Amino acid sequence: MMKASLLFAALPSAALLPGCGEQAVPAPPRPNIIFIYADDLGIGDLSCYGATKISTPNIDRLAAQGQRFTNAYATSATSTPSRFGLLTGMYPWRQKNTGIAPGNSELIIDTACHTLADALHGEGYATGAVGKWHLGLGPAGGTNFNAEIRPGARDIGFDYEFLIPATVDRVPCVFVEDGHVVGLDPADPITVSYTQKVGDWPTGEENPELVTLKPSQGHNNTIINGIPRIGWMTGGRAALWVDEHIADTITAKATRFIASHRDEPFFLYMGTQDVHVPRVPHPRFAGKSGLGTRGDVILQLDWTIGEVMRTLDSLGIADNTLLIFTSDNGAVIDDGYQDQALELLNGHTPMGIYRGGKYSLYEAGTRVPFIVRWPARVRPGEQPALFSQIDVYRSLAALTGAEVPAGAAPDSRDCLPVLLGESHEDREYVVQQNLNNTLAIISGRWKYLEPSDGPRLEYWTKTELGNAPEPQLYDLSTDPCELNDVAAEHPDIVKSLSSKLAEVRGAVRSTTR
Ligand code: NG6
Ligand code: CA
Repeated sequence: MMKASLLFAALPSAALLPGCGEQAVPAPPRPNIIFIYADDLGIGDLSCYGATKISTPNIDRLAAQGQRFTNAYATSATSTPSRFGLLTGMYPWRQKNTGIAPGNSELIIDTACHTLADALHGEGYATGAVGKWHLGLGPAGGTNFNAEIRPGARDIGFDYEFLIPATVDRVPCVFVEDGHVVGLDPADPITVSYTQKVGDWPTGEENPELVTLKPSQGHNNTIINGIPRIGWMTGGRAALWVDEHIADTITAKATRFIASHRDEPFFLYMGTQDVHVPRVPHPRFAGKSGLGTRGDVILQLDWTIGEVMRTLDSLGIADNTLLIFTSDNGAVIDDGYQDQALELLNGHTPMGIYRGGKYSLYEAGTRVPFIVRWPARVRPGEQPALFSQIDVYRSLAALTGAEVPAGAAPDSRDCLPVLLGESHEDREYVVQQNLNNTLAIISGRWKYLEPSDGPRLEYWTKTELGNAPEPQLYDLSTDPCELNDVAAEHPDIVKSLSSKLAEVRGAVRSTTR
């Protein structure tokens, strides 16, 4: 058995020395960079990750041509914090307002913060954000959708934005392009509230007979396109999106961005609405998976990735484009609508073998698919190294030669050799976060979950959150399903990992924002 004192001995000390790979990296080439965040896609949802009840040929091809990570983690088990961590290189739990953002939230990334987009922009990259955003828009006090919406993505390093402001189950159900609601009629201004009904549009609560997709939990405010959402809105009728067309719309915007920057290095940050609820496939995918709409939107997601790949091929730039595909958090089955996701699973296992799911500190909350393809440089293979999305920032900064100013990306490390599959060295540790900000730390084979008086189950989905009054310890090498808590047997390891977590917590001053 490994002695606690040896746990970190061979590795650089936390937060002091960046780097978790040994091989020297030659002078930085300048690939195009595409980062695609799927929403709520589970570690077991893709055929290249072992799914047998669904086939994802485009993503499988991506994986076959690149590095397929098997131990990669989102920082958090929900969307807003994971996206915050990815773009800022700072653990989201260091800042107060990084919980699941409502659709009228202010921009939660301080415009003074140096983001991943800033880093690449500073190196001459054309930068674009397309699709799900969920980091808020506008000033403190919330978003005014009827004027130019600032600050937004263009104030934190992006040249271009085409955004779903929050999630597809939250109002307002409109796109924002470069600060303006697309298709808004000024004579029909938008009002949004997350505290009370506004206007007289029907709600799921008052008019359930008008609903075409019934909620199973919550989701009973304003009805848009027959789907009751979270939050109330009125106005902006001409600007409302059509759910069936969202994938086509954002894919077209993404491929247009790629094509228009074909001759310069570009960075595209794309968030798909798939496979988040409400799961509304275009008719060409509806019924095609045999697993209900959750399966159908996985096919739709696979199509999106295929379109991006096809665009790169047709422009002749696939070879020198680094494409990263991953998910913001793990899978959830029933996330609030009666879409029969559970009944129609047909043996499909979105969480793979893992415990928990979206919201949870257990593995299925943050262990996600993660694929890196860059034909000019990355050799195909499997990447078993322990890896966190928090390191994407500094790894890409290192790749492009971008300087990271003092104080920026405080939790991110340069793990470029791992990202590129040139080293299989584990990160010294990976920190996970659940819905109520309880943390876990993985180091080597061990995973420690800090004690928490938070709820045992997520209120709606009944997902085990991983909260318990006593510390938990699992040996992931023999017990990846976290069934056997061995904390009592290994007090030394519990102590070592809990002090490591305390050290990580204290290494950077948390903000009061
Ligand atoms: C929850 C919603 C869920 C989803 C989630 C955010 C209910 C009952 N549940 O509160 O449907 O919207 O928030 O998901 O309303 S995330 O992937 O964007 O973080
Ligand atoms: Ca999500």
